[in-house]
Amino acid sequence: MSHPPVLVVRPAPSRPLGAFYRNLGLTMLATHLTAAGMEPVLADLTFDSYPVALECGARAAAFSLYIDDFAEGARLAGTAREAGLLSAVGGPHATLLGQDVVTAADAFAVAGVGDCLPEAMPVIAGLAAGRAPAGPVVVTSGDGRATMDALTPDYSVWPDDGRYFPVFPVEFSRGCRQHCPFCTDPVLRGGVAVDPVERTLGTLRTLAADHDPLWVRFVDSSLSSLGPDLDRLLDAMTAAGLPVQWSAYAYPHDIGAGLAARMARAGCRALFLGIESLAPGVRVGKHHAKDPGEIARAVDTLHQHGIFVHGNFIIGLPGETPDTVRQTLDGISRIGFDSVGGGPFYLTPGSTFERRPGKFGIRILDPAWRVRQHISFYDPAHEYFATATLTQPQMKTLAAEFRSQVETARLACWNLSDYALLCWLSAGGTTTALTALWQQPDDQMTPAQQQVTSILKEKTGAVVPGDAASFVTAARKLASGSTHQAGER
Ligand code: B12
Ligand code: SF4
Repeated sequence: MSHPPVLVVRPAPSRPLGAFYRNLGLTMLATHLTAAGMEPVLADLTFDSYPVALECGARAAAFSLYIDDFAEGARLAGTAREAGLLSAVGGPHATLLGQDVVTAADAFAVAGVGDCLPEAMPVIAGLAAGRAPAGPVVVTSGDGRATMDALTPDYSVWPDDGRYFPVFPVEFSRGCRQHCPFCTDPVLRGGVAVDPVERTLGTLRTLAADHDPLWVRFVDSSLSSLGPDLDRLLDAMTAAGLPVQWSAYAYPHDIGAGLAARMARAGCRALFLGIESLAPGVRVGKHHAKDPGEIARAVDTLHQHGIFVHGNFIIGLPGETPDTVRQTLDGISRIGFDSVGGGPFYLTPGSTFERRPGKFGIRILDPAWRVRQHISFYDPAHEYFATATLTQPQMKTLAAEFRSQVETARLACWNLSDYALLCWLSAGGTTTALTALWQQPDDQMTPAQQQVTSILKEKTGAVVPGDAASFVTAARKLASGSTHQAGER
């Protein structure tokens, strides 16, 4: 067979909104499979039948997994093995586990650690030809330093049949210049690599040829931290006059009047700001810890340019107490966030906190937590660490109280992330209509409003509708109806 098929499997996501957008790791996996002479066959299990997919003639299956779907991916790889297929895994959780990935899940014949797609292709080609390695193979990516992919993303593995919101993930950089102590991004890739502006612009141009307007979610760890490289990209986007509207992660300390104006000119509609805490004494490792007023100024500046701002918080970082959560809430009440979200602190593999727990007063309660984290992710009773001030159950209780305070005092929409907003805007809705809908009590909503908002809100327990393929159409219908009622923005 000249182009051996390889199943590219996406498990049904843990949060239903994830079913309705394209993932860049899987896109790059498919792009490399095609370039290496194989034929990627998508099995997106929200929409497609796994038993049918396993019968497509492929002898290999490939997965790209995050912590929340790693356990399910491992289970699906076991089912593939029973059906005679050999599986490969890669993606953020495999990268963070490193060599431990084969201890955490034994159903994978090949595990890719890091940005190793070029190195993994010959090995996956072997699986696709039915050659089983003697034992699990771990493929790595050189020295782990950030490098951009040599291939430009080919999104064609995702069917263009209306399953997905027309919001495309695009990356301009890999790695992060900041080193926040709770975060694993600096561990996934050392240093920072930035794409040549012309290449990213080329990706946007190709997408814009088929989509007007073009909705883009930059997946960069911190787009705003790229300095002159970002200025060049934004100026080139503006000069090219592409119909791009986008959102991104940003670092509050980077936001000034000049950058906000440049971003807005280049089509920025929303930013996700990782704030984490507004209380002095909580170990956020971010510049604003010294001057919380900086956040208020950044949010005002972004609003002056019409940019929607989501502020994200972590409850329970070292130094957190009920009193520091109150200080954070007090700070939020003096800042005009459009949306606020967050959850309890989780210790993650490879972060500064994990590497030097003693220095930050962190106690490890389960020494094997790294290789079990994907299973315990869903077990609210599993405790694997504590800080000097809080246990994990206390963090969870405080996080629930934090949410309830934000909602009761109507400080902002709860967890209206830039992703949900972009999906809604891409469906023809307006920001004003969505924020109004977001704050509406469930019992005052029509069934259609309830269905669409429960998914956009990523509510725990919200399920993808039985007829998943019709969800985006349902959102479009609601979005265009609400636009007529609520005026524009
Ligand atoms: C954008 C983003 C999101 C977006 C979009 C997610 C999506 N599915 O498209 C949103 C906001 C929705 C999101 C949600 C979540 N995210 Co997120 N996200 C990111 C971010 C910033 C970039 C991801 C990305 O697209 N990178 C670009 C692509 C190309 O890189 P990649 O996926 O790593 O793939 C490369 C390699 O891994 C490798 N590769 C990938 N697949 C395969 C497969 C094979 C076989 C091989 C050999 C190699 C290989 O090659 C690729 C390079 O070409 C990362 C941090 C980061 N900078 O990486 C966090 C990150 C991945 N997210 C994280 C988390 C925890 C989540 C959530 C679980 C949060 C939650 N509690 O709900 C959810 C899970 C969603 C899901 N399962 O899809 C963690 C993952 C930690 C972990 N142990 O898995 C990260 C690392 C952030 C962090 N520091 O905590 N996320
Ligand atoms: S929290 Fe954000 S800014 Fe800080 S290191 Fe992680 S990705 Fe970078």
